[in-house]
Amino acid sequence: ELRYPDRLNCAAELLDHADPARPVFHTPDGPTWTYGELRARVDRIAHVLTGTLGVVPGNRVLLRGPTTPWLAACWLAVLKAGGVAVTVLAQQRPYELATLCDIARVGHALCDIRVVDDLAKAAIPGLRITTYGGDTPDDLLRRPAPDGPYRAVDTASDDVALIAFTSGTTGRPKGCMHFHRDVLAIADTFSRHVVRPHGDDVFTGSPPLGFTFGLGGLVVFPLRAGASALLLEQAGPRQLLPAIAEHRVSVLFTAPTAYRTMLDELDRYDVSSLRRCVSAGENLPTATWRAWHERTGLRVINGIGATELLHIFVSAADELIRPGTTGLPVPGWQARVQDADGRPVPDGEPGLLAVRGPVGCRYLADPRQRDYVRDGWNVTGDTYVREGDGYFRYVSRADDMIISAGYNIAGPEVEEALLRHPDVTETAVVGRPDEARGQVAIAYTVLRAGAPRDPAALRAFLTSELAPYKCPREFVFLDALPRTATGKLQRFRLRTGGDQ
Ligand code: 3SK
Repeated sequence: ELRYPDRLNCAAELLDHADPARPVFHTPDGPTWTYGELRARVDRIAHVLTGTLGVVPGNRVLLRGPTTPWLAACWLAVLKAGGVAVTVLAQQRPYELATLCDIARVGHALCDIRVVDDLAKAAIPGLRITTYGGDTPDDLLRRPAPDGPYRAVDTASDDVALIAFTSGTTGRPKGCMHFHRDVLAIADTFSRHVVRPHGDDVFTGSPPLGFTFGLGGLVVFPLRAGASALLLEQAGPRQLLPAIAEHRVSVLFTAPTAYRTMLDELDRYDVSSLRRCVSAGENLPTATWRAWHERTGLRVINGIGATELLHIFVSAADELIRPGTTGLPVPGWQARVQDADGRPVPDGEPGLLAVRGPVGCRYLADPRQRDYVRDGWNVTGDTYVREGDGYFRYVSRADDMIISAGYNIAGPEVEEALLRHPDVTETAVVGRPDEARGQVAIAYTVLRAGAPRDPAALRAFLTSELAPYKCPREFVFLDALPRTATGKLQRFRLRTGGDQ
């Protein structure tokens, strides 16, 4: 069982044990940062936060920017100063940002100057925005601050350290609160037992730091192991391969679609430095696992994680990896498959995956907590089968989430945005299977009488409301949506393309 002291500041814990001369962050163009430099920069930001900006322990601070060492330093500084880091994606648009800030009651924001416009446009009442990476005197990094170490705030191990958002199926995102000890627990369970990092590993990957898959894989796990990470602002499959070759990356975190896409270009790059490849965010097709294994000799680590539980809880290491399955409960976690009433179902039969372990789901002021946590088990919303020998095999998502190229898109959230268009009267956004992306989002839409059926106009409208990855691939116009006699939308008929 994992045990942490009652008083614990996870940022200090991650920063204070490494050799200051060792590398911590690399970027494609800039100089490598050492642990000593990172610590000094984190301390400086923490001084500014608590000095000029007036942040006090418990204040919630929004963090927004592309994946850079400065964003990681801001995250660590907020935690070291006892604040609560509220992480969002750089692509999120004003309407989304306003919703997230409203849910998390955010008072301060640290934002990369290059993406500040959307945050400013969101016009969030009472939000104090400080930019970093610019050259004005009020830039976070140019503000006067005392030199020297910053003494970490003496937080309790179960003080909230971060709020991460998950887009639920009912449209309104949910903020998930995680404690200081949770941040260490994901490193001391999944990373320690499955990734098994060394101090000289170089991590990289595609998930952004606003997604806990990326925050763990690119910041928490390398720091906990005294290793380093290559942080990439552009981290699509085509950027990953040259980066791996050039920086001799040894641990890769990305989504199944990226593994599939990288296979096409693999011959052009030397990826012999890789020793661990982690895949999560959606189910890893067996064919992709086998092709990657054949070409690289590496056994991809498949995993299932959730923002609610911070990181991965079912997976397998090295010789325990079994293609076609997600794996076994990560040491420290328990998992089972149960029916809708919470009764375990026999091995070999599909049911809902339920897990419990060192991290639990704690939605911020959201009644959906009752659906996710039942009888002490976290019910993830995925349908799984437990095989006779204890391996867990993915069947499907049990809810309406569309998982496209590793992104989670909540159909109802896109529907809500589309319904803000004056010509749209009804809409249902569902996922259609797609070979390259796993699923793509299709918007079935009913327009006001006489309104033009113009997909380009709807797409343009949506991209001003939502991050572009949430925009449906296709718009299908219908006279009415299929409904049951009691008026309930029949999503399954849309998913299978019926009734068009
Ligand atoms: O949401 C996910 O799929 C996920 C996967 C791995 C780690 C963390 C998360 C949130």
